[in-house]
Amino acid sequence: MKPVSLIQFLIEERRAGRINAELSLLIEVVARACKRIAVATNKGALGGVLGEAGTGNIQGEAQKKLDVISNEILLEANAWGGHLAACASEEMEDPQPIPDMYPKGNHLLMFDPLDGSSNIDVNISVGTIFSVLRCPDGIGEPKAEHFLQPGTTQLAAGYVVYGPATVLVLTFGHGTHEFTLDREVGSFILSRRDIRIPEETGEFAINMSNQRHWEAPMQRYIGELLAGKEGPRGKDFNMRWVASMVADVHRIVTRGGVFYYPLDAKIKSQGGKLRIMYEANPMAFIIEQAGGAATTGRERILELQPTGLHQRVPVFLGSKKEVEVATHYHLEADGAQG
Ligand code: FBP
Repeated sequence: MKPVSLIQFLIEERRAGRINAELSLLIEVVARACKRIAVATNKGALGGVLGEAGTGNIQGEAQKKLDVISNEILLEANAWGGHLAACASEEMEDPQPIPDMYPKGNHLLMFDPLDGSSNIDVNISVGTIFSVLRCPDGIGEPKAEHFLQPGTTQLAAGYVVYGPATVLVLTFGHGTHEFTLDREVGSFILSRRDIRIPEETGEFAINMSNQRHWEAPMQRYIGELLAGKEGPRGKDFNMRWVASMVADVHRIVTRGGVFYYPLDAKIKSQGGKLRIMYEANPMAFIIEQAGGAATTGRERILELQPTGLHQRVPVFLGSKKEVEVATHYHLEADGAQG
């Protein structure tokens, strides 16, 4: 079969009337920026990109050099593209306006420039996660409140994994598709179209070291997975945890499975670990478009009304039937379900 490049795929989506020219060009700009981030991550110690940047972000986290470098690459690439009204990032407290010297567009872009920062220095896969919304009409200088739209209003979402291969996974709400970077040609090439995630799975991902802090329904649910075929679930489950959400989610997009970052006593006051606008919402859109499910353990993530640019939420996502079991246990414990 003749290889289909990302550009060709975007033109096909435009011809089919599924996306407009501006959104297609915005995705091209984001993909090109991620190719530059891939080059930087691949250099590792030789590129002087490992280690701490010596600065902190809005979340109070120490920034890695690559966090800052990736953020700057995405900001610079999207500033002059002409497709954005503003963008927002995990690494910045407030939205970044488009400089007046550049034309503005109708879209809002949010991103986690380098997800899995704790893995950068140990050469484990990291990634970029992004989400695109429409800028409300008549808003020239978007503020944080203009980004606070439910995940169901996303026009596009994607992630790039910087691993052995550099892989882009993308959705516009018409299925989820995978592109692999052909380093020789320098182009993303379609490697899987209309991905379907199996509804059943025997593989789960969670940070087990937080177990003692979990709510009772999560203790029960994971306890039953660990009990295996001798237990109430009657089958064995295997565990994986990369501690890079993009890598854990990409495994699920590739062969199924479930990923949990539930609420626990340690993070209860902040509402969760992962951020709704540039981690939970884009991943939920991608997973649902591939036939999976994504909840907070209680509610569908995409229907949540965000309350802050850096708001955190619990995340349950992956193979549909398994996410439904974990969610049912929480709602049952709340007395919301029999
Ligand atoms: P950032 O690296 O972008 O801050 O993302 C948070 C994250 O690293 C996720 O990628 C990952 O799933 C999780 O935190 C790992 O958490 P923990 O350190 O508890 O294992």
